Amino acid sequence: MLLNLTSPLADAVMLKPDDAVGISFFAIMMAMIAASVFFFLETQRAKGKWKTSLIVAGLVTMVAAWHYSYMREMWAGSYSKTGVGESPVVFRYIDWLITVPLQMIEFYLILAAITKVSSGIFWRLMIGTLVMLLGGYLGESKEGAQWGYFAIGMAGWAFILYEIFAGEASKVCATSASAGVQKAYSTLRLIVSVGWALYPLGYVVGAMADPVGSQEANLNLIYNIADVVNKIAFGAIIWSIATADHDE
Ligand SMILES: *C/C=C(C)/C=C/C=C(C)/C=C/C1=C(C)CCCC1(C)C
Repeated sequence: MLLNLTSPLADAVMLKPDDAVGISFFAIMMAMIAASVFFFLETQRAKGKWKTSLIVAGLVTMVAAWHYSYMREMWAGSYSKTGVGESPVVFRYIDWLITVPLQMIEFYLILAAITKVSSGIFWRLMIGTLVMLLGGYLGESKEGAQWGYFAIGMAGWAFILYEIFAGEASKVCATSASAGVQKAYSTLRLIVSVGWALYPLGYVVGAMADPVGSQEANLNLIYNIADVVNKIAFGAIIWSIATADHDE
């Protein structure tokens, strides 16, 4: 027995030493807490608009930390009783429903701080996010039709990618942004294209599995690693630019 934590929600959940996924939920929860404290405190060193960007980065990791606590409990609770973890699909998607729009707000904030940006950019990013997550949620929570819903989710993601690579947002950035903003923008763009690609990969691994197979564990491991990259590393990149950029 590695840990024995009590929670107001359930009986004590034992984290088994061979439960790699459960341990990853626990470890990443701690990392998310540490990252949040760090980003919030570092706002003191950042200048002007970058403070807001750091606060948003800290909110993303803080919201995730809380969800990781619930997700660990659900997974490890089932694993310790039956030897098979239960995928915390609902908690996962509630987390994403809050944190992904926050990251879209980050894009908008970075652009809006330097120039006048149409609210259309903001709404298009939000609509793309909702379609992407709704498709994924329906695909993961309903039996059958997984690939149809996957296609809907991919379409939402493609819509976001179009906006930030070729749409109005990219044009605003190219024509009016300072060097610091350009750097922040292109880094965020890399996160949303390359970093985010881990999520559909996890979905595919999960969709090809039988519901109680080991693939369910792989899906959660991939999503967890993806969250480390796209929430903590994402925030760390914002932080490095925010604290280096003293001219704005
Ligand atoms: C902090 C959480 C983040 C950044 C979550 C991002 C989630 C995605 C990019 C999910 C993408 C998906 C698709 C592109 C297709 C359908 C399945 C999803 C929802 C896993």
